Amino acid sequence: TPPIRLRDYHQPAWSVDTVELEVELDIDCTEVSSRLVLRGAATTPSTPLRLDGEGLELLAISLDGKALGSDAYRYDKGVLEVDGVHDGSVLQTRVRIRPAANTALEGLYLSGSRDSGFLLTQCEAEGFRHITFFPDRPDVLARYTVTLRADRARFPVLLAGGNPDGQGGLADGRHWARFVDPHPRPSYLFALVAGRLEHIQREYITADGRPVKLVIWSEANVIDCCHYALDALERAMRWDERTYGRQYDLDVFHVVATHDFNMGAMENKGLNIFNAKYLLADPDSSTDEEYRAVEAVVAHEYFHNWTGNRVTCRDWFQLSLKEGLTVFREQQFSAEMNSPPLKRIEDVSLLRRTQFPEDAGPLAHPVRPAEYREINNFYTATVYEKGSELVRMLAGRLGQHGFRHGMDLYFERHDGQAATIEHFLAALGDANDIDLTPYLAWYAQPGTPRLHAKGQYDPARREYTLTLSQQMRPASSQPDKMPLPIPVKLSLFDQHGRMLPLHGEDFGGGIPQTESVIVLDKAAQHFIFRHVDAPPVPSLLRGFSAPVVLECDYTPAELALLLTHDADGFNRWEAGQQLAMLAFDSLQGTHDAKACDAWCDALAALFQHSTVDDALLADLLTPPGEIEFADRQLEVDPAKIHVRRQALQHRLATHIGAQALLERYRTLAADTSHRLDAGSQAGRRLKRRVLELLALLDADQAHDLAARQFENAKGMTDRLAALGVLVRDRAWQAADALVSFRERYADNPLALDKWFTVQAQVPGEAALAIVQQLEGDPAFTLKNPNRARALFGAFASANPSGFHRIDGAGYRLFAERLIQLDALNPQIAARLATAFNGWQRLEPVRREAARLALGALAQRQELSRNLGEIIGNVLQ
Ligand code: B3K
Ligand code: ZN
Repeated sequence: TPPIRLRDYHQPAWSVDTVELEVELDIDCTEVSSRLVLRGAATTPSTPLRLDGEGLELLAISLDGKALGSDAYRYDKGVLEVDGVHDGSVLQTRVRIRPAANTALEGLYLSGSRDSGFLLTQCEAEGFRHITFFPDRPDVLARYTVTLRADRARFPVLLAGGNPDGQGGLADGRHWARFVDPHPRPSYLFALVAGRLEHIQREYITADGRPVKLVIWSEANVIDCCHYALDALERAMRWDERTYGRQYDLDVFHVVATHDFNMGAMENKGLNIFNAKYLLADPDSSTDEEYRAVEAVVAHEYFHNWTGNRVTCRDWFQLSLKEGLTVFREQQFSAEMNSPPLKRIEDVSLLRRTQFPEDAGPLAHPVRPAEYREINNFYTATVYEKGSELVRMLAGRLGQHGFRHGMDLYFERHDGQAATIEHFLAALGDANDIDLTPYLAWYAQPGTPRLHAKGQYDPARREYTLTLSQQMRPASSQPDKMPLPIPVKLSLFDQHGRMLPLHGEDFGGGIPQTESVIVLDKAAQHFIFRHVDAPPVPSLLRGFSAPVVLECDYTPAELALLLTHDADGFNRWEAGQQLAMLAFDSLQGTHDAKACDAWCDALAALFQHSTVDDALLADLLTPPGEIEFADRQLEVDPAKIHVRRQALQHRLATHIGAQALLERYRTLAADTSHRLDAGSQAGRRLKRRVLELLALLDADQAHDLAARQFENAKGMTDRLAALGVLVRDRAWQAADALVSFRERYADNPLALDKWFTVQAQVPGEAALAIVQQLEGDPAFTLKNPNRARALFGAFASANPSGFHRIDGAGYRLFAERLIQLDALNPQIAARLATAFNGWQRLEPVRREAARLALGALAQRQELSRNLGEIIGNVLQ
């Protein structure tokens, strides 16, 4: 089948005014009756109505009250065609679906066991068509009335999106509940939930004084773990009122937790559904990182109510319109709730670990893709994270107030509509009288631009000239690349680490600032700084002002200066990362050892007399990850990268010294309280890093400390950190710790996932046997996405030296499991398969092994469209 293309977009011939659904719920056989009022004023009645429907057993169909004979409609290959429709026609259908048999977790399905589990839906992107016939595309906005009926004992709780509109008893122990949503919405935001669930709730008063009932639902045994999410939700709602003037618009806001979910969470209107991993939080089973993730995802889904639901996407090519923007809003919120520089470091690390490799290989695609076969394959780091970076650049260009005005205009113009990225740029631009169309090129071109910077100092003229130029990697698919507008936030430092005032025509009049943003919008450009007394050190791309790879020939001493003095916490960390890259190269013998010494000396000094907070120090002491090192190599040998990165850290540990590390560990370990405030979290983060470094110098000592920390830990952060050190080092204490962890969390699937993950990440050749053994564990199942990711995602995507065995056995095992998984859940199989991305740049032996495994996969007849598309693209 040919791909679906952006340029082929057509408005729908028929749209839908109102939808009335009646759902008779049952685990094995659910019946869905639908009544659609159709609109098509401009459509000739001879144009057949075409509705999507996948795997529906059609029981009855009528048009304008008359049952249709089999000659008046056709249902084939996922499309129902109906003749004789006119503007205002009413189409009624009744279908049967089978939730308990639905292992793909798309449409209506069962979470948990037959006896005690509950029913729920997932419709984005195209799940609604698995529930009923509908034009299942985001530009068809309709008003929904949903009535649910079910056995009261088995399904005491009945929920759907919108406002509650009555409930009551029926004969035979059944009951019903109705929900009406006054806001027109696309079908992908439909949701229902039915089963035995507990709840916690609170009343929220909007800025306008309207009461809203906030309710979180979960299975009874974890309802106590929902309080943190409820607090986070309230914070997010206040923040959106304060920051964007956006208020909630229904009387109720329901949130439901499930352990069976394909992704993180879903923003269904009035009924958000969450992977339990991003909703439940308690100190005994959640790490500090997980607390922050819960806060972020709760906020993200809530923010979608305006960026996604009230203003939705015209078509799925515009996905980043809602996702990039909502990730950006979520990042702003999280930064404000926590620490802006730490949040930025976390986000940029994620971008480099996931998006940069995606953009550098055969899966590269623009933030607004031009074509796809399976839309679920395009919920990617590029659409989400790079998309957010583009919004960040726009927001930076307009400034805080300009961006707010632009957003106000965007909502004013497009509320209740399905919009495009052009609409978004036009609203932001019009509100500020600025033409933002040059930024469209960022949405259209794949690949990470390289920003080349070169400085030249002229002592006679006391001038410093910075020459910036941009290149795209030649390999990427589009030959003629346009120059992109690249905002470069910068400062200059003197040799003592002091910031210099910026003079020159590019930096405005008035009192000279020490920080400025220049925009490179040509292939190359010079920027001249005047009144500069000595060669300065530029701090470029501060706060990571554009998603590019900066190439600048810094000397180790210059980077060390920035690492020590830059006031921008992010750029300080960034200087350390760049220096670590040089240090890494020097261990290969291709560069002199100065870089390694410079990195170690600067960090050792910061460690001794630190003025930075513990969390930032922990990040500074962490070199780039193995994936980031691999991303810079022409020919990748993951085993060598692992060894070299360990050697680099060993050097650092040696420079700091075992005694200093031990002392710091003891000081940090003396705080045995388990609080969630920023200071306590920072202490735990540094403690983990110090323990890891100590383990490189004095393994016995560190393992003893880790075993003790594991025993006495008051919370998951310390417990998992200690377990990680023992397991990765294969310390003798690891076995007991694993047994005790396994027992302690036998009934806690989220904690047990971490038990699988920590073992799947043992570096090197040992990993494969461990993974094979873990597959045999009674708690392992491919049917649960979190569990499958915990073992195989961790192994294939987060353990390069383990997965990329030179004998190819890692690839073969993984490929076999992908086939099995694909038969159950194509979305998860396709997502995991992206671990093969980058195989073309492996060294020849591994490359050949990967090629064979992938080639065998591609030969399989039965691949889903999801997995088939990923394998096909990866092989290109
Ligand atoms: N919009 C959903 C993701 C849906 C994924 C469909 N395969 C969650 C989010 O981004 O908020
Ligand atoms: Zn989202």
